[in-house]
Amino acid sequence: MTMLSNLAPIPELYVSYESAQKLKLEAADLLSHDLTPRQICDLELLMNGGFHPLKGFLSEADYDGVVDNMRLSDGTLWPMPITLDVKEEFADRIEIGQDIALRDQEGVILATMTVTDKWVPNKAREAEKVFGADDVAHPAVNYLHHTAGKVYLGGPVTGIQQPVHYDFRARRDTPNELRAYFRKLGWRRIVAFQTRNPLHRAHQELTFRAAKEAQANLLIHPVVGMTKPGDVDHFTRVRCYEAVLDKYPAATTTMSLLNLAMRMAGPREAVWHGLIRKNHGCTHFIVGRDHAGPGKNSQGQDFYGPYDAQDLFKKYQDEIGLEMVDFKHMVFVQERAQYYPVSEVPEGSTVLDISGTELRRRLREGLEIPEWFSFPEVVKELRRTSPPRSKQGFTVFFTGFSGSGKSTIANALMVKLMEMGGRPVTLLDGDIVRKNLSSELGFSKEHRDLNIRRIGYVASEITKNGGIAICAPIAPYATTRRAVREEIEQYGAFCEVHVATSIEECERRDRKGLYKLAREGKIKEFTGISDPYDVPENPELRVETENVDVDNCAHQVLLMLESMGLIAG
Ligand code: PPS
Repeated sequence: MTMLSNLAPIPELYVSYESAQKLKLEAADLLSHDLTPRQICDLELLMNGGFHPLKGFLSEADYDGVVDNMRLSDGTLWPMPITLDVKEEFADRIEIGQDIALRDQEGVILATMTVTDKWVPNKAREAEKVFGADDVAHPAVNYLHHTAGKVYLGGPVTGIQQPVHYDFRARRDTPNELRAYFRKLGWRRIVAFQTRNPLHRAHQELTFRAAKEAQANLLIHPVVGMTKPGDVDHFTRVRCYEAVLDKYPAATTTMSLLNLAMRMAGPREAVWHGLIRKNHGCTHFIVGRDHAGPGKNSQGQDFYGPYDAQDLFKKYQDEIGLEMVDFKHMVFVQERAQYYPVSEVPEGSTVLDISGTELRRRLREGLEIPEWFSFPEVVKELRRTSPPRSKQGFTVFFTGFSGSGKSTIANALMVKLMEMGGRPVTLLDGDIVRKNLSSELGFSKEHRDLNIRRIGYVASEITKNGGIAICAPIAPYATTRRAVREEIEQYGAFCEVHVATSIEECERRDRKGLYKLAREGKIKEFTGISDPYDVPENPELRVETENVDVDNCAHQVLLMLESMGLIAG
């Protein structure tokens, strides 16, 4: 009976087709919120039952319960705050009880929401409780402080239509579609494997072993919504997964794509992943070492212990309604030409393994990736999207005071890179940008941030498409520089160069006569005189310009780019 109910339909938040058409017309008059990419992912899983039993974005009481002890106000287990964060100005226009329309980024109305709650959350507390530390090295904490709006809205959602996906449509399933599929195939025990990485032979071995151990069928359930910044893009990964799928014995295994926005919250995330898989009709779930780990904190230590996720999952396993299957670290035993769990390796044999870091290095440098490690089809796909670094796009981001020499060095660097050839080079100098892209902006904090973000956006597009972007603004604020770095590092390398000419020297040179005007108070908010400059703490390179000629400064940058593998030696 329990097994059968696992595959019975799960409640969704959608209204019928006819009601949806009507509601859509009515909703056109409502105040609209344009959903962020993360909110679109959350909304999709709310509407299709992936986040069952949630009926909308969390109310304040539910949020407090979830943050404090992983429970909704009625006591139900739920470890992750699913909140609708909005800007203060938008929140100010909303009365409690009001209906709002939720639109995707093209303006299509996906749902309406009745706002029952509106509050300003204590984000530091949320970070501490949910993610374990108020440390912006954690991607979700960084998101919370630097991307999420100040106010949260809560309330039930009425689903009108699913977000549209143009890619891999046949591979995307709602919980009810998966349940129906399992029912049709007569699958009763299903072990789910969560992943945000390409699969190699060891993964194939461990997942199939897990399925055999649980006497279950296997669901490869990769996340294609939002994963950790810097991960392999989902298009590439799905092509890789499709190749690996063929390696499992016929009719034992299937794959479905999950449009989840991960938070990298380790133990809490594991419990959340379990609940989501339960909703998708699974009975077992593979939890690995450092499941959904966010990497190192700002002290260089792991945020969570390696087995914290497994421990927390085990504690709540009965309530989740899903059995945990241990993830075995598999290694290749050379003499037997076969994979073994690391704990079962025959004594005296030679063990081969390639870490994730080593694999990325080999891809970056175009080195060999052996067949015992991965399937040739997978390696081919990865090489297609990750050409060696010396062929990828990148950004050089100069920062420093006005008159420090940024533009001059940037110009010299551009010419040297063009002399080498191979990639298009674009110079986004502070003055050029202010003339062409940011002509309406002044020098308030808000305007400077906007200016730098525009530069970051253009540079990220150039980097993504294999070019070299050289930026040379003052960029006085560390937080904004960090945001730009993150945006660009999704697509290629980011080399921050601090042109460390002192303010005294810049003022002495005063090439544009601006320092004099700033001292006289004729230019307000002048960087270094009447406006702050955050000195970069860990730039890739710091160049001194006093008593060093421009050629030499540009050469130092070239050497740095060479040591980063970005230009051939
Ligand atoms: S920022 O802060 O990064 O947006 O600045 P940026 O776009 O690089 O523009 C800096 C150039 O604008 C001139 N300028 C000022 N700089 C700093 N503060 C104030 N208030 C200001 N007003 C005008 C200045 O010439 C800078 O040029 P560079 O090339 O840096 O000398």
